[in-house]
Parts: sequence; C-alpha cells; structure tokens
Amino acid sequence: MPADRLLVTGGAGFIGANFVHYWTQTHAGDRVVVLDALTYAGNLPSIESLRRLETFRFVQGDIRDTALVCKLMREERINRIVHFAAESHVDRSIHGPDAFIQTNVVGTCNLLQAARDVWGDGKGTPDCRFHHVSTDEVYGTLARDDPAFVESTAYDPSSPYAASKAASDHFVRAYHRTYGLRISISNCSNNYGPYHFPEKLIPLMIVNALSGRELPVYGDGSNVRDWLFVEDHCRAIDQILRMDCVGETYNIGGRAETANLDLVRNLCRLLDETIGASPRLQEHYPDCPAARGSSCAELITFVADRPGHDWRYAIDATKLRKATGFQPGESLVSGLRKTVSWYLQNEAWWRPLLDERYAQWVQQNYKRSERS
Ligand code: NAD
Ligand code: TDX
Repeated sequence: MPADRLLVTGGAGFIGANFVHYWTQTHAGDRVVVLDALTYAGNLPSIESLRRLETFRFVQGDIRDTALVCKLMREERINRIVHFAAESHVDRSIHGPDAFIQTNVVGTCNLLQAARDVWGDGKGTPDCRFHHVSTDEVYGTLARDDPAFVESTAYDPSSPYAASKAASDHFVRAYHRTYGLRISISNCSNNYGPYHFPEKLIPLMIVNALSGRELPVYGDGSNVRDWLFVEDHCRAIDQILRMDCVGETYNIGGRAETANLDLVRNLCRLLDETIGASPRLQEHYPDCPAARGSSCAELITFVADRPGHDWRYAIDATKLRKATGFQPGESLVSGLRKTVSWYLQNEAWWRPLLDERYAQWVQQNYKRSERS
C-alpha cells in the first residue's frame, strides 16, 4: 500500500502533538506535515523529538491562510488532512469569542476550500480524506438520567467555543453534501494525558497541587465529564481514517463519567500517595501538602461557576465500536496514574508555561474567587 501523506493542523497542541507521536510510531513510512500557528497553546517542545525524522515536517502558519494551505498540499501531495487546530478553552471563549470564530469557523472553512481547490470533488483522488476533530460539547448539556449523546442528537451548544465547533461541523458536512468533499467527523469527550496545557482541569490541578496553590473547583463540583486518555483518542481517529466511511460522523468516549469534585479528589489521592512515598519528590515540591504528610485535598477551593456551564456530558460510542471494535485501552484510574507520572517526570515541559502565564492565570482566577 502506498504511504499516506498527512497534513495535521494544530499538531503542536495537546491532542495534535499526541497524534503525531502516535502516527509516526505506528505508521513509520507515512509523511507527516504539521501546520500550526503556535498560539499560546502550541508548543514546539511537545514535538521537538520528531523534527529529526525525515518523514516529518513542521510549518508555522495559520489555517486561515488558504494560499499557504494550498501550496503545502500541492508541494507535499497531501491525501489526508487531520484537522485539530482550534481555540479550545471554554473559559477563554467566554472572555473573548472572536478568536474562536476566526480559527474554528473561518479557519475550518478556509481549510475546506483549500481541500476542494486541490482535491476537486474527490472523485479523482479516492484515497483522500478531510477528518475533522470535534467535541461532544456541540450537543449541549444533559440532566442526570438523560441518555448519552448519539450521533443524531440535535446540536445545542452552550458556550461560544461549543457554538464555534458546531458551526465548523456543519460546514464540514455541507462541503461533503454540496461538493462531494471526502470528509469524516469525530465528536470526542474530554481528553487528558501528556502535553495537556495547564489551563485545563486535570493538568491545572496537578501543577497547582505540586506548588501548594489552590485547586479552583467551579460551582459545587457536581458537573460531570466523560474522560478519555488522549492516546485512545488518537487510536480511534486512526481507525476512522482507515475505514471506508466518507461522510460519516462518529462519537468517541471513554466510558468514564465522573463529577469534577470526585475527579479532583482522585487526583489529590494519587498525588498524596506518590509524593508521600518519595523523599526525593517531597524535597523537590516542599510547598505541596503531601510533602508534609497532609493531603492535597486541603487546597480544594470552591469558586464562582463558569457562566453557561454544561452540567453533564455522556457519549454513546456504539456506532464506532460496532464499526471498528474500538474500546478505550485505559481506564480513568490507569490513565490518571500515567498522567500524574508524566507531569512528575516532565517538569521541564510545563514549568516554562507556568512562569510565563501564571500571572495572567492568577489575575483571572483571583477575580473568580472574589465573586464566589
Ligand atoms: P489545543 O488548544 O491544545 O491546541 C490547539 C492547537 O491549534 C495549538 O497548537 C495552536 O497553536 C493551534 N492553532 C490555533 N489556532 C490556529 C490557527 N489559526 N492556525 C493554525 N494553528 C492554530 O487544543 P486540543 O485540546 O489539542 O484540541 C484539539 C482539537 O480537538 C480541537 O479542535 C478541539 O476542539 C478538539 N477536542 C478537544 C478535546 C479536549 O478534551 N482537549 C476534546 C474533544 C475535541
Ligand atoms: O479550574 C477549573 N475548575 C473547574 O472546576 C477548570 C479549568 C475547569 N473546571 C471544570 C469545568 C468543567 O466542568 O472542570 C471541567 C473540565 O473543564 P476544562 O478542562 O476547561 O474542559 P471542558 O470545559 O470540559 O472542555 C474540554 O473538553 C471538551 C476541552 O477544553 C474542550 O476543548 C473539549 O472540546
């Protein structure tokens, strides 16, 4: 089989970086070209080790630059676009929706247009595919006993982030129905794991606990999210790309619905255990409560809720399981263990991000605490 030639947008971000590590390990003969604008969320150190591979290329650029995307696609004879690039943080979308409209909506439309310009209607290039990586947040919120989201659940986004992702999903589908573009879409639940920017719940709680800083839980902490270890997400996308499923949408989930407060308490227990058992870590993180025999849970602080905060997400991933047999490889327990261990071993990755952005974070969250 001829090697594939992938354009991975947002490949220096959290899931994109994990995806290109996964892909270069599992499909060593394929060409992988990353296009990433390196916003605050893009980190070259996440993919530094790949830059020595002959099959790998990094290009700094914006997905809204249609000319650049077309040039790259032609130059590299791209036959697969895996589209991760986005503004991804719900809280940021509440403070400033414009960037979300620009990248998530306008950027996705530009990419679609570039793919159409280069591939035509797809008939001449039967092996080409535009895979759009989306989120469960497009479906809105669930009550406790509501059934989980299926692919036909009506879109009902709550945040500007979710609305921008919903709009992009609609455009991707429209380019298939109208122009025959060979697309697929996946809507996934919350990811976690290595290279996760420490503004999102899990990495934020880990790095704050290590430094003895408060662990801000929004509202009463009862909101429920479904969690999937990021490598499982990458594997699911791989399976969708290998399937003959043009025009289809698949939900991807971790079967790990958990209330935020329980999740944070689990993380605290893991950190207490790990740090409590290691004199080296106790010396390295003297401000962490676990270093002095206390629990990180004492840092939990309830703060004002996120406006429009969806209460529960739950994914029914039967369609993907039936089509490919996909099952998450990690449970929440094993995945959180791996994640905590990664952050303990990779302080050189996350520390610089905190030093540069911690002041900004404190400013935002301090205001939030004041209001609660
Ligand atoms: P992220 O914020 O960590 O990374 C986004 C990347 O996109 C960054 O490297 C950034 O530099 C790049 N980028 C942003 N704007 C760009 C532009 N205009 N041009 C080129 N590059 C640009 O995001 P993530 O958490 O890795 O999410 C990746 C994708 O997966 C997103 O589309 C997101 O909606 C979706 N998703 C995320 C999750 C999750 O839990 N993180 C769950 C489901 C779906
Ligand atoms: O400090 C916090 N305290 C807190 O209680 C933060 C950052 C979050 N939370 C809550 C809000 C959510 O209920 O934790 C939950 C998870 O929050 P985030 O990590 O911000 O993720 P979420 O809003 O659920 O969205 C994530 O999953 C779906 C990703 O950021 C999205 O890109 C993805 O589409």
